[in-house]
Amino acid sequence: MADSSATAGGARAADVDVVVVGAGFAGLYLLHKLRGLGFRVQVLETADDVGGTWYWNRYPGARCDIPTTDYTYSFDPALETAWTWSEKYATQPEILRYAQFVADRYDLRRDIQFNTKVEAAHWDAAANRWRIRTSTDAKLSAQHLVMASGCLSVPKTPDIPGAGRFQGPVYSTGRWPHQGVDFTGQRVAVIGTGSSGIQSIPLIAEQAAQLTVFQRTPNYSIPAGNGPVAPERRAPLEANRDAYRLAAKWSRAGVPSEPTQIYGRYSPPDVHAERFEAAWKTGELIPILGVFADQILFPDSNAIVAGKVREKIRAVVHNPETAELLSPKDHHFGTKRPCLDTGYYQTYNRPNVRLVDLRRQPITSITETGIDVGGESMRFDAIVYATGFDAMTGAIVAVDITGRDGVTLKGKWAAGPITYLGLMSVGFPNFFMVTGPGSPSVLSNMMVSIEQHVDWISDCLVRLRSDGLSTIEPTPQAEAGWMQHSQDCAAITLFPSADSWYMGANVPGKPRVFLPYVGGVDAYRKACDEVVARGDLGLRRSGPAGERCNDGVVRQLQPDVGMVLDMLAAMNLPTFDSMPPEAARAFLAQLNAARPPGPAVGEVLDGSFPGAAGPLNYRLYRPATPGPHPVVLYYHGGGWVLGSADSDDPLLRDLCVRSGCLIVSVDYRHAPEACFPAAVDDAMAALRWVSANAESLGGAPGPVAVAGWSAGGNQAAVVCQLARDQGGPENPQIAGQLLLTPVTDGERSTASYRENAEGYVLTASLMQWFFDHYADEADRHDPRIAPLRAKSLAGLPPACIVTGQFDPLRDEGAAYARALEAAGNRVQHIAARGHTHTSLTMIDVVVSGEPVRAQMAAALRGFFARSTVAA
Ligand code: N01
Repeated sequence: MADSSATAGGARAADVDVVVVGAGFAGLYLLHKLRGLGFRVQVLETADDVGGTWYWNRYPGARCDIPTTDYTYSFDPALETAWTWSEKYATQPEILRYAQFVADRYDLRRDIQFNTKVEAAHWDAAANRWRIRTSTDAKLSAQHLVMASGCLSVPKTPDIPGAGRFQGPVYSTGRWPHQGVDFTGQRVAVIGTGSSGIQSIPLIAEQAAQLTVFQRTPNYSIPAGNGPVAPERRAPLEANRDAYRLAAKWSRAGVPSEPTQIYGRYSPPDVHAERFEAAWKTGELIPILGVFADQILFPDSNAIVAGKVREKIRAVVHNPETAELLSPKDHHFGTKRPCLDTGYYQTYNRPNVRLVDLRRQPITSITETGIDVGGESMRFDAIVYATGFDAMTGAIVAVDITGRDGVTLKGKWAAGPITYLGLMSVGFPNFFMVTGPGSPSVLSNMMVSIEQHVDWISDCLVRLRSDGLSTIEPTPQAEAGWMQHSQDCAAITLFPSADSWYMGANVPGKPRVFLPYVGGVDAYRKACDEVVARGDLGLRRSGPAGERCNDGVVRQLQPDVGMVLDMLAAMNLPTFDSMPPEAARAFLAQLNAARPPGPAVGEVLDGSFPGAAGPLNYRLYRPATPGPHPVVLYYHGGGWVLGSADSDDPLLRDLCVRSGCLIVSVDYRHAPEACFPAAVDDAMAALRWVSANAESLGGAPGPVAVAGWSAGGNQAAVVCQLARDQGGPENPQIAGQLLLTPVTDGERSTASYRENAEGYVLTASLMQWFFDHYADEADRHDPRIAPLRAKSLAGLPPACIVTGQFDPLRDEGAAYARALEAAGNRVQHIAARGHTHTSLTMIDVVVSGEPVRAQMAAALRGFFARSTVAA
């Protein structure tokens, strides 16, 4: 119960250090933590008691969907032992009792002003304080303002014609009456089948005389299997609480788990069935969202899980037509939050329950007596809206927050929320959000994310105080960088494809932006920690002690590239340049054997061709589409020392499928056994042989294109120059050159060499090792090694050059693109943001490379389209 003396106002300081908006789990912990650190804190809360979400959402069946072993505070071990949850998933009343227990235990209510809605907060630049206005007309000022107002706390306004006309009682799951509702003997309508609908429908059906469910979009739901906390769930926690909580903090979703490496698209049906059933039996969201490592990346893998959930629905629901209506087909599994239910699908087998498909029969109007849908008038005694929330941003912009220069947060966020780490926003000094947009929040165990934010904000305020500073605000560069990173994380997943509240798609007129951070709790925590470790990176801090700002962007790598690099670093592998070439080749082959194989193509053929000094191997990739296909001659990467005709196999399968070209990957002699110019001689021999045999290989007549990666890109560039210079019938025309992160110069002195010397797989010292094996120092300016240094670059085939931002070879690739263009050639330069030398070749691992490879494939097709026109 609320402490009425506290709600009456108590000893309220008008000027405090921190005002916190909201007394849910975030606000309560903030108050406890900041008070302990000596800050004067005032919490303002609309309700008459603590609990936030769990205060308002009292509808029948409301429970958490993260197991209570994890959905609990961990900041105080004594609190953990003082409270025991009764069930695997606690009910709303029990969770609310827990919030009240915490408030009492730490004597929090004395600093919470209840029944107080915050209406406005304006930054007073002269005083460096927030001026806060509330519904009680109280005026406060604070040095810092923290929104702890929850992600799902503002119910969506019903966007249904006639809403407001109904004369009977209307309920919203997000604002349920405290005394409960008795539906006995009533005809009840429930609109909405998200988590709130799915949890409440079975219980309402048990009471009501008739229940009609209005469904616009079916959702995926799995049985919660609720009951007492299972001993095996409790055991690891009880065995070592600290280790368990630490594992949660460094997990992907805030619950300790072992992510699988198994891909759905590359595993057989028996593995699919076994893994799915095991996850299904847990009755937990995290296992079912992680049946396969790739289920949120690729539609084919996701479809395996989605299909199996639909099978489960069909097995439960007796009426096949109803089962079909309840089976989601319009979104990938997990792209909307799946639900946990208790008897949801079974409810549709009851004689008193009817399902109305709003896609077929849209609501024409709510009327005084009921609901009209497509030619049918239905009478009801009560209507329940389970239509969701203005999620993540709704509660924040509901307050008139005005920052520096009169800019409102609502105005700044008109096209979608813009934040640094989901914690702060440029233009709003000393303003913080707990689990704000751009942080893992709703994609994680909220308790873990709340604690992390509260700890981070508290540490930040302590640092500010001890540094003699008074204001803090992110820089535009840091904020833009975080937003880019957050969107990059979403872009590699299937999430943006769904019309979900994660995308703001449930609220008419809300901008379509992916709101939470999907990079994971672990990756996010690491970024937040790094911001601090790098001297408050991207934060401008000022005050009596002066101004400090270490501007910068905390994450610039594509998220999947970063993950691969972290994984490699954790494996602590030996470097290629620490081995003799033979050992390095064997090691590369071993690494390659572990990679995903890439897509299936029509045909793969191995053969040999006459190299300059004897037969060499090739591997041919033929598209599955009807031929003949244009032919691309490809030179593999490996610094003239490593690799083989099939070493770039997944990349070439991918390029073959995307481009519809026949690709011939040719070998060439390697150094140090055969040094410069052996590789070039073989590359030219391959060009002549493939050009002469294009049609007999099943390819289209006409010039071939050349392509290559790294040293192979060098080979491709060099053969273009040599074919031009040598002329004659034996040196054929080339349709175009596709150079992926090529070597174009023998010098290693560019800025990109210095910036990316270490840490991105291809290191400066590895390049030196390659060069030292391949060519004498004196030869390294020869255009057959350094095509950038050719006397003339005129008259070369059209080029597409791809460079990676974090590649030592970036600058020389870009320089070659500029030089070719200056010499009058047609050039497309693709600067792959956030990529390294190798990342674009990591098929099905680095998904962010897909758009770049799509451009590469388009460039190949373009070469042939042009050469056909020219012919
Ligand atoms: O809201 P929702 P929710 N006409 O937005 C439908 C958390 N939560 O309150 O999908 C007709 O998911 C809408 O249809 P459509 C959890 O994170 C957790 O259920 O837009 N229908 C949808 O079916 C959850 O994801 C728990 O086509 C309309 C439903 O209403 C989040 O809160 C429990 C409509 C809204 O579903 C939100 O869940 C409850 C219209 N005009 C909630 N407008 C736990 O278990 C909307 N709908 C912890």
